[in-house]
Amino acid sequence: MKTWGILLLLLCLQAVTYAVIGESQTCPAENVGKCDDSDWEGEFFPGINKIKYEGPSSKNPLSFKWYNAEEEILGKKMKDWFRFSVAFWHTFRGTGADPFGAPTKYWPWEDGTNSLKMAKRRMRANFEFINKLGVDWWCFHDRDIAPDGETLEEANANLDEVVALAKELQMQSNKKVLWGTAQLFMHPRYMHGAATSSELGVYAYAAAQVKKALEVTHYLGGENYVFWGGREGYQSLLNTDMERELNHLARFFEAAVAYKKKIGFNGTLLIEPKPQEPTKHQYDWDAATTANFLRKYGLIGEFKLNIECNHATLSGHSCHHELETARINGLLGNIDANTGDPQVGWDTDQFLVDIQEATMIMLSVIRNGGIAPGGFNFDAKLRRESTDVEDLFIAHIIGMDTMARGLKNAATLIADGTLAELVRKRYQSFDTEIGAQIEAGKADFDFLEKKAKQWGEPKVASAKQELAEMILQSAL
Ligand code: XUL
Ligand code: CO
Repeated sequence: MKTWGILLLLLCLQAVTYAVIGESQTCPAENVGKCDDSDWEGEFFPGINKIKYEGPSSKNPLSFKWYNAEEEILGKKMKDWFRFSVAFWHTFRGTGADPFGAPTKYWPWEDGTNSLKMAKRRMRANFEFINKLGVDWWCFHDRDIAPDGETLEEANANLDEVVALAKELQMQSNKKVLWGTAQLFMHPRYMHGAATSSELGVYAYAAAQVKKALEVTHYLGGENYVFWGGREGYQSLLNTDMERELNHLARFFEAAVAYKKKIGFNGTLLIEPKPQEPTKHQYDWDAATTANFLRKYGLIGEFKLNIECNHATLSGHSCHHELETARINGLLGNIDANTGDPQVGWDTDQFLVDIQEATMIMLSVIRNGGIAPGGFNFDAKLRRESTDVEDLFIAHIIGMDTMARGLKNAATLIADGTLAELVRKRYQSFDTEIGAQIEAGKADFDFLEKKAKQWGEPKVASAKQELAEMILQSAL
């Protein structure tokens, strides 16, 4: 009898626990009523005020210590150097799920569905978030912001409905889209790729999806449009016609350029390199590979690159290397500001908090004369274990503060001039009449052989790498 009683009690307790957990996954107890209301227009972040600049001595986690939007650095306001953007997919669709674990984040406004009603509520949350954070831009994939449909027509109708609300909210708050994109990797139809799929029907479906995504990006005043070829690559060369797939990809991009012009979209088309993940090999491996692809197919003037720092390290380069490669090819268009983990091999999409790395990034951006009409999009997500709503703010604040410190440090280095002088001196042997002849392509091998014989063994100076590192550190 006693054992039965205890068992019954345990069962009841389990039922109560289940009910509570079940509830929190859909509509949290404190929000009962609100979750059913399709027009939930109340505050999504009630305890959080507009984030202000309080200076480096502030201990308030919900304040900027370094990012001071109106402060001028090298003749330009900080906000104009960065043009920070919030990535809708991480901030509003990131659940904390990973291949080994269930979602960990149950934001109070979520009702556990992917309904249109929920999509609109999330869009309102997005605008309150960017308003409070003091960011003017946001980025999206078509399928992050609106539910997919049984047919393309249904998916497009869903997208239209959410985009109409986004437009209204943009006008109220004076915010803009930094870039839009089409999600061409999640649906099973894209398992062999989209523009590089072996199936013609998939190529056509992807084209239709990009056509619509270009239209809505244009409608929302987007300044750029991104192509990230999540599955444009291969798992095995044995079953792949790489040449044919690359030709298809180029045709797809040509058609996108033509459609962009047809609808009068003046934004920049950006390709975002990534070496692999989810495919074993992605065709847009890195900045140099992508630049070569664009040149080969005569598309160089039509596209720029969106450099993502975590993708850079996945391809075996530093973010600084990718930015410099893009910059010297005239292709630096946008930055997906994030970072990986040195001990973890994959795309962890963490907020970038390394001040030295931020300084190098900003050296490239300053040399590029800024990044507009691109910007810094936080393609970054909270760690799975960070589960408070305020963590969303804290993560973006430290991301913005880190970049602000990078900008200030890079400006200090440039004003100081010692590093530039070190580099200049390193190449000074070319600042001569014969150096100029070589650089102008006017020195043939016969001439150079004559000079080599005349001069004898050349003197070779120190590269001064440690001194360069010492100079960099003095600015941090
Ligand atoms: C994936 C990634 C994407 C693109 C947009 O690694 O970076 O979020 O930025 O599709
Ligand atoms: Co990205």
